[in-house]
Amino acid sequence: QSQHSIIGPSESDVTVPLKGEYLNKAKISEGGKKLRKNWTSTWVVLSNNKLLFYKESKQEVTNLKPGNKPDEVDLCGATVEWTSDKSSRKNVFQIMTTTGHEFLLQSDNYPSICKWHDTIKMTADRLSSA
Ligand code: I3P
Repeated sequence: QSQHSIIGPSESDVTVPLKGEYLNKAKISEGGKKLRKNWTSTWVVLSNNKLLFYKESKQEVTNLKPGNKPDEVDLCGATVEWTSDKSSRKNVFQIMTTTGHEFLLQSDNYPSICKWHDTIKMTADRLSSA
């Protein structure tokens, strides 16, 4: 299986970060407190142990500048699950962190959102069992 298969990564690909892509994101809880849902398009990058949310793709290359930091999500202990009851949109999955942050990620492109779901879930599982 190729490393960049859109079907889903194999075990050996687990530490390969996913390159940036625009996904729709809604943060629905922070520190266990429910937030008003607000979908925004975000440039999402998966590193070895974190999910990074940039406002725009060009921010990824200029992120050494102070004040240009992405939002970071520590995936250790996080749960990653498809959900059909937290949104009327299709292709939505949820990430819940140990600190009580909840996000929804969505894309109309099903193969693409599957790739993100599978790789983020494997990364969270790998970090949690380490
Ligand atoms: C929300 C907005 C969201 C919708 C959400 C609404 O209204 O329409 O797009 O989520 O549904 O409450 P508002 O803009 O007035 O805050 P989805 O698109 O994910 O369905 P929800 O309350 O059922 O989460």
